[in-house]
Amino acid sequence: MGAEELDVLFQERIDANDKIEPRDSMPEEYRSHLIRQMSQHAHSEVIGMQPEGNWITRAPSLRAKKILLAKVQDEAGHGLYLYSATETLGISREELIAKLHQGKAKYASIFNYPALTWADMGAIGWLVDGAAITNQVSLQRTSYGPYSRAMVKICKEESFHQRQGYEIMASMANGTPAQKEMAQDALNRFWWPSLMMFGPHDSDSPRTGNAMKWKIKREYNDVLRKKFIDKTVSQANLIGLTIPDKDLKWNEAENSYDFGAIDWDEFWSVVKGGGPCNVKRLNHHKKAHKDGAWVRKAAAAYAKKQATK
Ligand code: FAQ
Repeated sequence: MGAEELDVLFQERIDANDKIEPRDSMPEEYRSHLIRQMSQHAHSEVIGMQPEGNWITRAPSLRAKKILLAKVQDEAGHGLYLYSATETLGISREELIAKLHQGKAKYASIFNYPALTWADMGAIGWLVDGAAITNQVSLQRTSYGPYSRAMVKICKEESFHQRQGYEIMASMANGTPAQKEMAQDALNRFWWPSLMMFGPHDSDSPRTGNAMKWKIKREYNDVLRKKFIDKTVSQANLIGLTIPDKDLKWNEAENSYDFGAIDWDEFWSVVKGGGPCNVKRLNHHKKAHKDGAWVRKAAAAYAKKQATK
């Protein structure tokens, strides 16, 4: 069968909502599109541990410390499922990590902002995990089987993460005036970068065309962003915090909020490496990877020994 006929058959399977599995025939572009998106997703989960990891030893109570520790550990697990799912496409984790270290693979822009106060742990859980879930719920229906199944498990854990963050924000917003101010400040700093997590406007999103055609993405960037805003505004109102957007206004006709302009210059600058913490995050990842080499070596030697028993 020729390549063109194979592409037609492939598209028919996609249109019929069939899941594509690792051994199935797939166009090379579909495979590379998935490797790019899934590996960047995996890198985001792992790099995303850094801003919160920074606060584990400074959590204000043993309860808060246990919860944060479990949450950060979950993110490592998400990275693991996603790297494993990406490896089913015929690329090794070593290659994926090398691309990250060489600056050829991205990770979510949001993790290039610093976590300055304990309230930032609330803002990250509430807003960053909240945005991540909004996106990932739709990715549960993605066309690639291993990615879709990873998303089902990840979403369950992310919803716990979102609630732990909201709980921190709610208790600080109802605390002393200084605590409330700290919560508001965290919301002010994380609001816009959280909206940027959904990617550029659809009109400026080169990957969306193929992603929607192949049902890798199931919703447009702008649709998901709006969904997130609509559900988050009422959560802010409920705990007495103010969304830092003077143009935010309920639109009765659209049953949705209108919101202000996103600073896309800031977004692209952060994506291209110019954010406040890009260098720090990548250097830390490189160091941790190098320091952990002996663990990988020992685990591989142990697995080899077990296999020969
Ligand atoms: N940051 O054409 P599009 C989490 C890049 S998980 C950096 O719209 P696409 C859990 C994009 O890659 C968060 N780069 O691209 C957690 C592309 O460049 P490329 C991660 C971005 O793929 C919580 C270019 O711009 N989630 O947070 C960003 O169709 C708390 C043009 O963009 C996922 O990765 C960005 N925000 O749509 C962990 C979900 N946006 O690759 C710890 C899966 C765009 O051509 C603590 N990914 N770019 O060089 C997706 O859904 C999509 O890839 C989008 C981007 C929506 C992110």
